[in-house]
Amino acid sequence: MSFRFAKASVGVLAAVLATPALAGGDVVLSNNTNVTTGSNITMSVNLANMSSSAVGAQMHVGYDATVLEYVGIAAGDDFGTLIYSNHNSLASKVSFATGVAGGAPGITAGNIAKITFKVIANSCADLDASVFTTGSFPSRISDNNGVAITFTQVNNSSVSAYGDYSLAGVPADVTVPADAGTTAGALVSLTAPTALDSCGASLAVTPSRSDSASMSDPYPVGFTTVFWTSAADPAGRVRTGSTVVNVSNYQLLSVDVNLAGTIAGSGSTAIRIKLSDNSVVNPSVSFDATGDGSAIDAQVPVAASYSCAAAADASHTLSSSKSVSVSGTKYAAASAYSLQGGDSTGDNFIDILDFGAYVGDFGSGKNFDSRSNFNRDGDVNSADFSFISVGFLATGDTCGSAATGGAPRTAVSVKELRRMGMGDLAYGDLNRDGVINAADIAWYMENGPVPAKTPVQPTTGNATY
Ligand SMILES: [Ca+2]
Ligand SMILES: [Ca+2]
Ligand SMILES: [Ca+2]
Repeated sequence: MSFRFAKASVGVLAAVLATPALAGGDVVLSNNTNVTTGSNITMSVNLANMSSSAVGAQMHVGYDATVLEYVGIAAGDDFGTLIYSNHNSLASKVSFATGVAGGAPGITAGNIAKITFKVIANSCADLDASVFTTGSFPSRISDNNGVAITFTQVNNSSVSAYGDYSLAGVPADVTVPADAGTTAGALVSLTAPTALDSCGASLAVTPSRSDSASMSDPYPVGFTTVFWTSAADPAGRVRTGSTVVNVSNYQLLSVDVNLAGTIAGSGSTAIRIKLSDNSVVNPSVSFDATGDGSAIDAQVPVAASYSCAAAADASHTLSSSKSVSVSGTKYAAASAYSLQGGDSTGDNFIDILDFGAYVGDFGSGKNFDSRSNFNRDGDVNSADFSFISVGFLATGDTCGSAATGGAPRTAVSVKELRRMGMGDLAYGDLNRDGVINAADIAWYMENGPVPAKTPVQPTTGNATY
C-alpha cells in the first residue's frame, strides 16, 4: 500500500526549511461536552479555514492525566488513514500522522483524527484537559505537493465531566395529628431539598405527591409520599428523594381540669371526656396537691367540629361541660373545668347512693383513686363526707343531656340495691331499717359509720321511695 501523504512526507520533512510555507488555517481540538465522569469522550482533531487543500498532517496532543486516561486513536472522517500513532504515557502525550488515501483531492476543513479518552475525574469546563503540544517530530500540515501549510493551533476543547450529586436537605418523614376543625387531614409545610451539580450549579427540585394533590393542600389521614426530583444535570442525570407524611387518625384537645373543694393529695387518674358527638376519650391527668391538673393534647376522634366537651372523674366527680373551639390546629375548652367530688357511683348525681358507698368505704389506707376518697388523702372519713353533704342532690352537666337519666334520690331500699347489683352500698343502712335515707345520715352524724346493733323501726311504718 502506498499513500500520497506517506510518499510526500519524506520529501516535505527534508524540504521544510527550503520551501516557503503556504498561508495557513486553523487546527481545532473539540469534543463532546457534558459527560458523566467515568465515561469516554472523543476529541476530534479538525482543520478549518485552510488556504489550500491539505492531504496529510502530523501532530502531538498532550492531556491532563489527572482528568483523562488515554484509550485510543483513530483516523478522522476526512483523513481516513492513520499512518502512525504513539502514546507516551509518561509524557501524557499522543503523537500521530494521518492523511488522505491516494488520489483524494484533500480538504480545507474537516476531521483528521479522533482521540478517545476516559474521563477519570470530575471536570468543569476544563480548557487544559487536552492541548496541542510539541514532540519528537515537527507538527505540520502538507498539501498534495508536499508543501507545508502554516496553521494556528486553536485549543478549544472543553471537558465537562459531571460526577454524582445528591439532594440536600430532604425532609425527614413526619407524623402529625390531624388538624382540628376539619376532616381533610393536616396542613404540613415541607421545605424542599436543594441540589447542586458537581460543578456547583443549582438545579431546580420539583415535588409531587402520591395523592396527586398540590403541596399546599392538606394531607389526608394516613400515609402520603412526597417525591422530590431534581432537574437533570448537564450530563443528563436526575436525583430523587422522598418524604413520607403520616397524618394520624386523631385530633388534639387540651383542657384545663381541676378538682373542686379542699384537696389533700396528688396523683393521676383517667378523666373521661365525652364530646358533643358522644365519642368518649379517657386521657390520664396528673393532679397536684391542690387539685390542679390538665389534659394537654388528648387524642380525640377526627371530626369536622366539636361544640362541647363534658369532663368527669367517673368514680369521684360530677360531670362538667364547656364549649369547645378550634385554637390553631387543636381543640380547646373555653375555660377550666372544676370537677365537683361526691359522685362515687358514676351516675352524675350526688345522692343517697353515694352516701351508701361512703359508709362502706369508710376507713384508712386509701390512695388517690380510692372510691369515696374525694379529697384524695389517705383516708375515707368525714372530710370526704363533706363533699357529699355540700353537693347533696346535685346533678352534673353533660353538654345538655343527663348521663343516665332520672334524678338524684333521697332514699333507696336495700332490696333494690341488691337488685341493681349494688349490694355493697347497703352498709349505708346504718339504722338497719331496710332503707338508706335521711335517717341514716342523721344516725351517721350522731354515731359515725357504726351500724345499730338492732334494727331501728321506721317511725312512719313504711318508706315512701
Ligand atoms: Ca352518684
Ligand atoms: Ca379522704
Ligand atoms: Ca336506714
